[in-house]
Amino acid sequence: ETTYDIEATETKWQRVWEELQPFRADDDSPREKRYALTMFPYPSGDLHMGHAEVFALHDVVARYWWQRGYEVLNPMGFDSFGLPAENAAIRNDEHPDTYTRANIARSIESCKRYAASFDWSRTFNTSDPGYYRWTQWLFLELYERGLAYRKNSPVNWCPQDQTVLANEQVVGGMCERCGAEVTKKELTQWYFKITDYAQELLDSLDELETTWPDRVVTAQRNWIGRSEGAHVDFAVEGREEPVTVYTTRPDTLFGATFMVVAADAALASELVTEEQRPALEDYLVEVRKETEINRLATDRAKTGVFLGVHATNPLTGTRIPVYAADYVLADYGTGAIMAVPGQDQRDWEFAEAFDLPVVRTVQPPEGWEGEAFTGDGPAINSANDEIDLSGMGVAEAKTTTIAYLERKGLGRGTVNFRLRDWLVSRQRFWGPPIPIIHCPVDGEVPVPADQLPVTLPDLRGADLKPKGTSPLGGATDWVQVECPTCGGPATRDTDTMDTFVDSSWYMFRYCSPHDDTQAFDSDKVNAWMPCNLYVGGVEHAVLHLLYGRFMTKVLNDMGLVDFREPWAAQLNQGFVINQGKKMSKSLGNGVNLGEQLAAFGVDSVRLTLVFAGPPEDDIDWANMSPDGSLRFLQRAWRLSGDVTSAPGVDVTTGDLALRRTTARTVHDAAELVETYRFNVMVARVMELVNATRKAIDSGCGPADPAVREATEAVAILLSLVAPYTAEEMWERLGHQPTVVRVGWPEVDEALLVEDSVTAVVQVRGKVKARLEVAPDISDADLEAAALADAGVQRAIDGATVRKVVVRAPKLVNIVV
Ligand code: ANZ
Repeated sequence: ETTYDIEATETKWQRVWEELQPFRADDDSPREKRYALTMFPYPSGDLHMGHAEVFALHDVVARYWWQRGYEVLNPMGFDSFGLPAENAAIRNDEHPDTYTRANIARSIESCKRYAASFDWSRTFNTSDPGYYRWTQWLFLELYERGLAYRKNSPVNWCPQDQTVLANEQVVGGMCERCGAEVTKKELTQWYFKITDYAQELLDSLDELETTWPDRVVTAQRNWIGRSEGAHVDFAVEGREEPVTVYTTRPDTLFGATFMVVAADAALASELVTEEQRPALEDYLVEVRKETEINRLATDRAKTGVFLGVHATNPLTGTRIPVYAADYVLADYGTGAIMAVPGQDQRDWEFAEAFDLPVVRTVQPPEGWEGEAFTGDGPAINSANDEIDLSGMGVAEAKTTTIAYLERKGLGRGTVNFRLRDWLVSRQRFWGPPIPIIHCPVDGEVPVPADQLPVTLPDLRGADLKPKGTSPLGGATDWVQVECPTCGGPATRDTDTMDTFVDSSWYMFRYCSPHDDTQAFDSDKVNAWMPCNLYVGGVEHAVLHLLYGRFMTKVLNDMGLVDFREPWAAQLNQGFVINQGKKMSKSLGNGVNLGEQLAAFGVDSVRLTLVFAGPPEDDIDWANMSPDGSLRFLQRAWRLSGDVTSAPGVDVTTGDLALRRTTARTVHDAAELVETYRFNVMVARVMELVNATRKAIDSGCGPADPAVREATEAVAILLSLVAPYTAEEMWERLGHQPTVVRVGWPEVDEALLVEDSVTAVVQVRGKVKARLEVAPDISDADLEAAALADAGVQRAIDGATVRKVVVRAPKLVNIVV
């Protein structure tokens, strides 16, 4: 025999697993618990190559934990509410409910065939009333705590999807979903007060830094965008209240020669003189057409309108003109700035365009020929009778100015965040209705808890296409209700919640998915969570991950969970691309998962994806050879037919060389999985297969117990990656099914003492490589080996190596 029948084997084992349910997580198990979570998909089609990759990688860890003796929670569900699913349904001219249900059924079948070790007994969809009832409950809990509120404000509007978007869903000025250019609209919308948690969301990133990918931590830090500065009050003629500006450079106050208010802020139309009002109105028409990205671009010609009023610079006493312009945003800081053209390039350009004075307050370096100077340097032109900053550096001048302003009651030091409150309402059909009733007498009235869920009206046959207001508004019977407070006529809120609300708490629900008395069982959640590993795409670096962190902190404050971060560790996979490019319909370079599975079998595809390289790297399918993977799997499988010793044979008498190889492989494989170097782990299994083949053909022979030991180890290690082959091997070796939870092979430590030790190589204080070296290696040889390592080279990335500290044979520390 050279191979097994792929299709028959897949069917056979699916049946066995269905019967044995080896991956059902037991809440009451005495084993130590592990929670392996991978991002649940939008059911906008069947599984594709991207899912195949992430599920294969994720499964290595989940299956490894089972083999190591943990009780593993590895659930899967579907993010079936929201824009992605709704848009796909509309494209297919189907009701979203029918459409998503069909896709979910198909996807579950595909996942099972793909042998992903999910516990299907815990699955749910976010569009199930049994789930969204609790999403609505959560909304009301936030409402009660003042964390959900409605306000009128300029918001992001997607003209294509005809709905508002959260700031996080606007990527580079475009709608995160459909790519349309986002505009601004003035609307009353629902918000979650995530800004209350801005500082903590930032601070706890410090703890996640070691276990989360750098790029995610950095993206979140930048998004939260903390800056320190001051609020400064400017007296404005004809106005009692001063106008407060936010500045990060209070040290430059002496150089503030004019003031700018966001053209679309209420303040602008409040300040403007009657004479200048028509000019402002004309200008506003232009401003409303612009995207935020354009407004903030530094290379854009500056435009604006004089408002006809003057303010007073509090330090110089100078009268300075007040302008409205679009480069100041209405919803950042106070929506008004003090303009310092000497130190700020955008202010410089505005001053040039409007012929306004420039006063430098920081001495530029000698020979400086640039315009605004934004660097550090001694303060100049910065003294009056009471305060003298001359010669101070920026930092000292800042604190001195703030102290002075505070003493004088003219301003105060402050912290500002870029993070805005999370806009959660959408003018779309397919989401949980916002559980609020609007009553002419009582105002906003929460739907009483015992009336949840507020289920969506069916609206089958109705036009669900986006049209700028929620389609729910058309369901008159549904909209008109009695006010829960006064019993009078009232109306339901017709907006629905964004998909990201659904997914901000789903990880809790898996711990008690069938509980219909509460959103989740706190004891169970505390027993399973925080998730030990979260595997998913980097596209969620800000959006979903920030919202889930926020919700966890809220739930902790409510006393419902005993931790404040939901995901202890995280791994991002790369993309599967083809011929160097992202797969897309227009390029015609898509790879169909079903066809790959039919041609090479599930195991080969999984093995190919895991073996391709480090998990974070993109995989170019054009460079892969699933047929090569298939040949390897057949080679491994053939070993199991050649073993002639019986199960349970005493392996201690086996061939020592092969036993050493097996022990070393099993030992290293554990560490390789734990550090996410799955591809290297596979390479090591390949070596073990080769060594075993050699032992059978030209070494100790097939009857030697070491051959059985090695082949059993291969089967167990392969069960993390190629479950069908592993089961076949295990059965042919004379064991009962199933191999998936037989336990990690025991390693006799004595067999490990030998020819090599692991040297750790650090770059910038972070471990970048582990090298197997001889225990007596010299410092010079170890340094050379470390510098030659590809991973180390990548980490150095062309930077100058300043120092190399070598402690042979264990450590190399590279300072760049
Ligand atoms: C005077 C000044 C002088 C400023 C200088 C900068 C440099 P970050 O760091 O992002 O918080 N600013 C304040 N509110 C603004 C708004 N609504 N729209 C556009 N710009 C705004 O940026 C804060 C700085 O951006 C503030 O400090 C303000 O300009 C500007 F040499 O004040 B600065």
